[in-house]
Amino acid sequence: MAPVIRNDPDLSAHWMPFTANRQFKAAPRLLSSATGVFYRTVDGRDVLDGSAGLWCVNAGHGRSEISDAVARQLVELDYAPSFQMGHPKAFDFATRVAKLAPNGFNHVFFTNSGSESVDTALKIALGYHRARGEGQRTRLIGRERGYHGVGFGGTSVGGMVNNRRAYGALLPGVDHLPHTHNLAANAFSRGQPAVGAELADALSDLVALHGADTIAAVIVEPVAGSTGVLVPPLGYLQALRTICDKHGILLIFDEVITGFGRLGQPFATQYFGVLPDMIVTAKGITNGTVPMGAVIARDAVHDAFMKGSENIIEMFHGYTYSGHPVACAAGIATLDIYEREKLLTRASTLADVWADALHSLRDLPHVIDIRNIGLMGAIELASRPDAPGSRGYQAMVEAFNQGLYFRTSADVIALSPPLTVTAEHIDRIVAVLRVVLANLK
Ligand code: PXG
Ligand code: PLP
Repeated sequence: MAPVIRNDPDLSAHWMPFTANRQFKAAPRLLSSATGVFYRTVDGRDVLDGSAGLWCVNAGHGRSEISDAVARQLVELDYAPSFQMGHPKAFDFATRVAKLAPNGFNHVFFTNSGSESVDTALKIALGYHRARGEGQRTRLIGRERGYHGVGFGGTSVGGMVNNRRAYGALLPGVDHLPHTHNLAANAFSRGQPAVGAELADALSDLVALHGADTIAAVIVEPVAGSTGVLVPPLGYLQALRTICDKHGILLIFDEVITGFGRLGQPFATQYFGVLPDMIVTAKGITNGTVPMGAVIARDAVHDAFMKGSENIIEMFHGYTYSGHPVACAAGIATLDIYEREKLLTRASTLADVWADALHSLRDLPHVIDIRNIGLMGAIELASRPDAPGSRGYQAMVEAFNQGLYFRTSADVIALSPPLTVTAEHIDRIVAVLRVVLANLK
C-alpha cells in the first residue's frame, strides 16, 4: 500500500530548529519527496535543490543503493553497543573514510552530527596535550563568523553573534581570530581572494598575549559556509599552519561542509594543500541520509593517547550511537557511489561553468558581491537599512515559489547544489535567480 502523505499536518508540536517558527507556520514550505537534484513539494511542484539540502546531499536524492543498504542493515544488525563492543562495518567504514584523507590521517572517531564532531575534536585536542604532559594548554581559538555547530564547545568557538548571545558565558578561555571577509578589497573575486593572508597574524598576537603554552587548538572552516561562503584569502591557511607549528598548537579544519567533494577534492585540506591535525566531518559522509559525523585524526594525535596500561580507556568520550550500524551501512554505500561516479572530483570539472554562471548575475540590482569556489557560491545583497536579512529572506521565498531552493544567511544567498548537478541545472538556477533578483525591491 502506498504511504499516505498528509499535506496539512498540525504544525504546532514541532518546535523547528533555526526557523522563524511563527512565520513558517503561517505560510509553511513542506517537501514531500525528492529525486536527483529536485525536491517535490506537498502541492506537487518540483523545486531544484540549490543547497544540497543543508549542504549534505552530495550525491543527489533518492539513491536506492543507500536505501537498500540501510534496509538490509536494519534486518541484519539494527544496533550494536558502541562501548567495549564492535561490529565489522564500523571498522570497514573507518578504513574507507581514512583512505580518502591525506596520508597519515589513519584514525576515525565516529559521532552523529557536525556539532558532536566539533565537540569531539576540541576534547581530543585537550586530551592530546594532557597526554603529552602539557595539560596547561587549555585555550581554544575560533574565528569571527565561524560556525561550528550548536554544542557548548562549538557555540563557544563559533563566531556568529546570534548563535551565542542568549547562552551566557559559554566555555572559558576562548578567543576568536578576525574573519577574512573584506568587500572593499575583494568583492567579486573568483576563487580565493587576493587580500587578507596577514589576518592570520592575529594568531601570533594571541600567542604573545596568553603565552604559546596555554593554547591547545585553533579551529577554522577552510571555507566558512554558514556565514555566507567566505573563501580563504590566498596564503591565509598556510600562514595559520606555520604559526600553529611554531608554537605547538593543533590546527583543526572543520570540513562539515567542505568535506566529501564540495571543492573537487575529497577534503578541502587536499584542495588547499594545507594539512591540519584533525579533520571534522559530517553531512556528506552519509549523503545526508542517516545522521553521522566523524573526526579524522592524524596519527600523532591518536598515538599520543595509546599509552599506559592497556586495560585503561584511553579517552573518556563517546556516543551511544558512535559508529551506528545503520549509519555505517549508509556511509559505505555513499562512498561506493562517490567512487563509482567520481563525485569527489566532479566539482573541479564544473567549477568554471559554475563561476561563469554565478558571476553573470553581477549587474543585477542589490548585488554587492559574488564569490565562488568549487561547487560553493554566494551572492551577497545589500541589506535594507531598516531590516537586515529581510531582502535575503524575500529572495529565498520568491525563488522557492519559482522552483528553486537555497539557503540564506541574512542577506547572503548561499548555493551548493548536489555534486551530480549538470550545466543545464546550473543554467536553471541562474535563470530563476535572475528573475527573482530583477524583481526584488
Ligand atoms: N561545522 C560546520 C562547518 C557546519 O557547517 C556544523 C559544524 C554542525 O553540524 P550539525 O550536523 O550539528 O548541524 C555545521 C553545520 C546553513 C547550515 O545553511 C549549515 C549547517 C547546518 C545547517 C544549516 O548555513 N552547518
Ligand atoms: N543522558 C542520559 C541520561 C544518558 O543515559 C545518555 C547516554 O547513555 C546520554 C544523555 C547521552 O546520550 P548519547 O550517548 O546518545 O549522546
